[in-house]
Formats: sequence, C-alpha cells, structure tokens
Amino acid sequence: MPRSLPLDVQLSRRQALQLGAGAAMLGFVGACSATNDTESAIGPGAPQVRAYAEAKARRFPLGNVAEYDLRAGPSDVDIGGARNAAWVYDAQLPGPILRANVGDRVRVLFRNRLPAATTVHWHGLAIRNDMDGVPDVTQPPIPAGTEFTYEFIPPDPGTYWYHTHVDLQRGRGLYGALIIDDPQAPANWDAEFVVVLSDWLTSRTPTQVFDALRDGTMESMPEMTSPALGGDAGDVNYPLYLLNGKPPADPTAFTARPGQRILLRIINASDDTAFRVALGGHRLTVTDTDGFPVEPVDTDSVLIGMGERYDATVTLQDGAFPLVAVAEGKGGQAFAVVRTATGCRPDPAVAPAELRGQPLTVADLRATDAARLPAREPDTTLQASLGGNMNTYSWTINDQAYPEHTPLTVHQGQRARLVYTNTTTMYHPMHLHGHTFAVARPDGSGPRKDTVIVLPGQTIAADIEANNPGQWITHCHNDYHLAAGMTTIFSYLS
Ligand SMILES: [Cu+2]
Repeated sequence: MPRSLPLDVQLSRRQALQLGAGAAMLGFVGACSATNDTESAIGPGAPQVRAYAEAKARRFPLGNVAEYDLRAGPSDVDIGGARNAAWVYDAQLPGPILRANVGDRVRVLFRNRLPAATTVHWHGLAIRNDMDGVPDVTQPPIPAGTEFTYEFIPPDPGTYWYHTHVDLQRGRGLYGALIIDDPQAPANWDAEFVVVLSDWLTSRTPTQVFDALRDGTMESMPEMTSPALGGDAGDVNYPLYLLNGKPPADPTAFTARPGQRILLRIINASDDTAFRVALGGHRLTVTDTDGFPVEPVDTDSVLIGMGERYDATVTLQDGAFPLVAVAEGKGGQAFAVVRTATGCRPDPAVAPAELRGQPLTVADLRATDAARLPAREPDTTLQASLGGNMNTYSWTINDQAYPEHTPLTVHQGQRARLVYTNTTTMYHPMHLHGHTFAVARPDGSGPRKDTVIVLPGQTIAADIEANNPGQWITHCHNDYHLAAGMTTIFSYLS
C-alpha cells in the first residue's frame, strides 16, 4: 500500500473533477446548492475543507500515522453453528476493532471486494468533509473491485464506530468499533469490553425486508411497543439479536478477575432496534456518551438507540453474570457472559432484575463542565420536522424524502440550533455527521451527542458550533427510515 500519501489524500483526477471545489459537485447536492447570486455551497473539495484539515494537523503536530488495511467482501459467517451469507469487513462479524490515538493521522487503505459500490463512514468523528464516506455527497461511491484511501485526524477521544453508508448494506454485517484513545488521560479501569449490538436477519436481506415494507407485503408482526420509546418500538421483528456477532445460544464470553474495574463500550450498530442493556448483579456507572464525558451517573440499565454509544464502568463481583441487551419492545435479546470465576453459565434467556424499572436515557445525563458548549445565542435556528407515513412507508424531513431536500444552511463560525420535531408515532435516533452537538437545555447542561433519540411528539434541539465546513447529512439512524428518505443536508455556504 502507499506509504507516502500526504495528509491531503491524493484523489484521482477523475475523483477530483467529480468532487469539484464547490457548488457544482454532484447531481442532487449541486442542484440546490446556491441560495442567491453570491453564496454557494462549500463542497468536499473546497479550500475551506483543506484548511480545516491543515488546522487539525497543526493542532496535533506529534500525531503518529495509524495505518490500516480494511477489506469489505462477502463472507459466510458462523451464527450459532449455522452458516449465514453476510457482507463484512475483513471476513469477520463485526469488523475488526480499529484503534488510534487522538491526533493521529489515521490512514485506511480500503479495498472494496463486494459485488456493489460502497463507502465507509467514520461515525461520530469530526473529520474533514471529504473523508466522511457519504455517497454522492462527500465522495463518489467506491466501485466494486476498487480501492480508496481514507485519511483523517480524529480530534476527540472516545467510542465511535464505522459502517457502510450505501443503501441497506449495513444490516448485512458491514460495521465495526472505532476507538480513539487519549494518551494524556490514563485509563482508570483495569480492562475494557467492547460491546457491539446488532439485529440480524437469517433468511432475507435488508433490501428484501425494505421492499416488503414498501409494498405492504410484510407479514403481520407481533405488537412491538415500548413505553420507554414512547410508542412503536420498530418496523421489523428480527429472528436474532447479536452481541459481537454472536447469538445467545453461542455467546461471547468476557473474562476478568473479581474486583476488577471494567469499562464497557456499548455500541448499537443495529438497523431497527433500540436495546435496554444491563449486567446481572451489577449497577453501571455511565461516564460517556457518543465519545464525550458526562457527569457519572449510576443506573441499573441503559437505553441505547441505533448509532448511539454509551460508556459505563462497573466493578465486577465474583461469579458468572449475564450481560443482556433486550431488544426494546420486541421481545428477543442479545446476550454475553461476563465471567470472573468458574461456575454455571447463566441462562441465555435470563431477565436480570436490573432490566426492570426505567432505563437511563439522554434526559438523565449532564455534560461535564469541560464537555459543555460555551453559552451562546444561536445565530440561526433550523427546523427539521420528522414525518412519516406507514401506509406508503415514506419517512421525511420537512415533508421531503431524500434525495429531494431543501438544505439547512449555515456559515462557518455560526452557532446553529437544529430543532428536531417528531410528528410521528415512532422514535427516531437522529444523527448529524461531522459535529458533536449539545442537546439544548436552558441551563446549558445538555450532553454532547452525535445521535439522539427523538421520541414521538418530542422536540429536541441540537446546538452546533459550525466549525467544520462542508456538506454533512443529518438523518435517522433507523436504516429503513434512512433508505425511505429521512435525510437532509446540513450545508455550509460561503
Ligand atoms: Cu427514523
């Protein structure tokens, strides 16, 4: 692989031409990029994007180069003794844990060996726009059989993940954990367990399920509702829920010693499932969400939507304990064993007492002082009204189904308030690329997040420092809702 790429990744001449320097980038972005004669959208190839990358490089002059090879391809994976046809990274489910230090130059030589075009998105990282991996917005899709080198500087430590951003490929297995360490902040735990949760189809592809949802030919499903999610818990009932790619019948085993302090890094990589997570016999201390610290809070269980991450510490008792992630409102569960001693394995169908009661949600979290955004009046307020119609299986933002959209526009240096209003009967985990917003609260205590559950009828405002120029999507992290159009573009203008 190339060893001498400059920070500005060498794009092929064709890519450079396609991406352009500004508004006339690609089809549907370019079509609505200009708001008047003097303003135009800052595209991924714009000098402002390069300037952002160069500023990051100056901020971290001592960063190392962290190089990875990553290959996407079809692979049969073993799910509880059964071979499942999957699309995965490096022939494993989930993909390999990618790890770097904050400020490193992460360089990933990505090889697409899928029978389809794809991209890789680095979920949660405020990296340069042209490395964000959104097809037709930040880069052309990477054709089957070709390579693309991603190169970026992760500016914040924490728990992140990576996944494809094309069609409904993610649910076939294209996801993995991405951990950014801070060498200046020594770990105050003895070991860490990375927990990747997903929902899994055994006999259909997500595209087939989506087509059935659209056609109205989906078989009738059991009632799926959850008070914690304010109503509908999902559109799809899954045969299996996986923890680190393993079903309850063949669970992952985490081992440690009694009394050890463990950091759980919990990532919800699923398409249509929120999870309620608990460790039997223990309380969890939540310390971070979406990579950013919160005032530590003790809880029996955590509710985690698609795309979200929660970090929690726990001091382990002596024995073998169930780590359970219930598919909220759906009935099944993902399961692993946490073992500090010999003894019987817990029943994979166990319902630990910690799952009763109210799970912790974003409403229970307060940003640490260091993580707060400074108080500032918004320069601009942007509305994102979340709509849907189950009869036509259409999911919209401001009554438009992407790629039809009217961009939400900002200028670099502004404080923007993005107001998500959910007019539907289902929750939507809303994700913004390239930024970690603050959940707006009058007292400024809202946690920093890049993905937040917006409950039915609820309004949540995201306060954003507009300091990462480019074209960024904001979308629902339910992959079926994304495919149906619940996306718009947070567009920087110059
Ligand atoms: Cu949604």
